[in-house]
Amino acid sequence: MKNTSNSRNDVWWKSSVIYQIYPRSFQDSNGDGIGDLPGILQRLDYLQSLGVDVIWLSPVYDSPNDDNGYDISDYEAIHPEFGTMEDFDALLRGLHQRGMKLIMDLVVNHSSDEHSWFQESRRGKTDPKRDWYIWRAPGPDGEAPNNYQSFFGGSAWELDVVSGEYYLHLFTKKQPDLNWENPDLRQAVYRMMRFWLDKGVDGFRMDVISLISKPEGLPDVVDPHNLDHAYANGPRLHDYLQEMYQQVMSHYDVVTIGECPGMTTENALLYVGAERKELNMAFQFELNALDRGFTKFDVLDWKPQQAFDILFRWDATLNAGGWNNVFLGNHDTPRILSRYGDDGRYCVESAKLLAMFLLSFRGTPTLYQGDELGMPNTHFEHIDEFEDVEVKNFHQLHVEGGGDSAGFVKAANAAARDHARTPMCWDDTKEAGFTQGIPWLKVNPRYPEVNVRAENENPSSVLHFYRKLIALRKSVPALHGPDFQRVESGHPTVFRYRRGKSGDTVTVWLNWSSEHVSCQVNLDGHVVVSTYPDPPSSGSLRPWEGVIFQDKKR
Ligand code: TEU
Ligand code: CA
Repeated sequence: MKNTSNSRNDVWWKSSVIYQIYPRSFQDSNGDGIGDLPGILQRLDYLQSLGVDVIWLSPVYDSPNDDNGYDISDYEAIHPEFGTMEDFDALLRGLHQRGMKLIMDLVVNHSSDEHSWFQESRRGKTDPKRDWYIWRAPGPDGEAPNNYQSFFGGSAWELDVVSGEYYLHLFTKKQPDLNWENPDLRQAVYRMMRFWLDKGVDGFRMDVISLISKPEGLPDVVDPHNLDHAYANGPRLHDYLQEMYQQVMSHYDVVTIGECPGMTTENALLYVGAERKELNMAFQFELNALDRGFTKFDVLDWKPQQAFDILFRWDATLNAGGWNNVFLGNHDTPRILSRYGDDGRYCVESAKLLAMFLLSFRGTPTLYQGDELGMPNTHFEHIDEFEDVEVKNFHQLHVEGGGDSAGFVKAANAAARDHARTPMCWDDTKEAGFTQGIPWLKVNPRYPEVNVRAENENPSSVLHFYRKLIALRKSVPALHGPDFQRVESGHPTVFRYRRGKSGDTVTVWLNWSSEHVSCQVNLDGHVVVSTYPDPPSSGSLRPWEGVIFQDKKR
């Protein structure tokens, strides 16, 4: 990896920009309406034109697709919908030839119930693989072993009638949790990881890795409002992560990013402290939780100041021996433009401001496909228009509990994961150039303007802005290096920080609102990049005005 000599970061992944591809929605190559590996291969020039360094591929393994591939039935096979192992090898080669890296999604908190491991495990209490999953006897009245709820609604236990025991599934009942206590299971996982690493993949994003060690004795959950905290950070978690590092990761020059719901600023350095030798980076969900209530379909108001405080606190925490990862959205969230920006009047300005934050804050940015175009949320009219198992399950529970479907659909329109999963918009032809057939999820209605071809032709588009900032982040060491300082902005919607070392710094101003605000902007320096075409003024910032100044050298 081109780890430029002027970089003061010691490892390549600190100065990289990561781009997440959700393969099902990126590019269909054969007209079946489902994105696939040959489709991604056709778009390598596009990826290269963005300037990103690392592609994170959401799961492409064999799967019955109960949770769109996060339920894996064969960890070493490619799902036929996505192509073949030859297609995968060609993609890996193509990315490497262009100087980009590839990281895979590692989903080992659970497998599919259709994985041969589970098929064997459920054969009976004496099967050698019985202990690879988490089986428990029913309570005295046949009830579930404890009160655990699934993240996708309902009990986290499913009764297996043949053996009369329950198995644990923190996600859907087709996603039984693996038992990490079992050393043979752990070795099987490590062997599978080596299979991919030996092919040359450059690391893993580890799905809900904070959940792999279960609480001792599986006591009832006390606070059902906070399942993340109830299930995460189990007693042997860090033993497992250290073992995994020693036995697998330490033998390769690769990167690991843990997806860590339930991780807090108190325990984050246990995951990513450099001397701990566990993970390189982690995704934290505190910002993601800010606008969510009891369930993720209760959407709450939030204030920019609260978001800044969370971001600064995480930055400060990780600076003490770790490294941050900066993201706003992924395939599990609504579109960042609709959630954190303004997808109406200021859609372009606010999409640019979010880009400026992602690419100027300290840490490795992880961008999600389509956000570089400023794609907004879609509107789903009816429950049948959604595809995601999470929305469908919660809808069913809501209706069974006497709630009305229309009310739920309204809430789901603010929170659903399907927003991020609508097809990538390539051009203004039918189905946005994503497929020649019928897309598995409807295309975003704004595709006639928000698409790659149109934005390529418009020099002031969101897409060009992303390219410019990605290039800038590479060429200006202050922007990717380790130096960062929070600076008071004097206004609650204005985020301000300084990057770089004394004498050679840039200052970032971000007005995170649709209002004109008065604010003493220090114009003493030159404007490197701005979300507006014309220069800023000293006493105020315009709606979603973001400016990076090269500070005057002193
Ligand atoms: O997501 C895990 C997940 O649901 C949490 O990160 C959640 O967003 C967080 O706890 C907020 O409270 C991963 C995958 O990204 C997702 O697509 C899968 O459905 C899930 O795991 C199960 O594999
Ligand atoms: Ca296809």
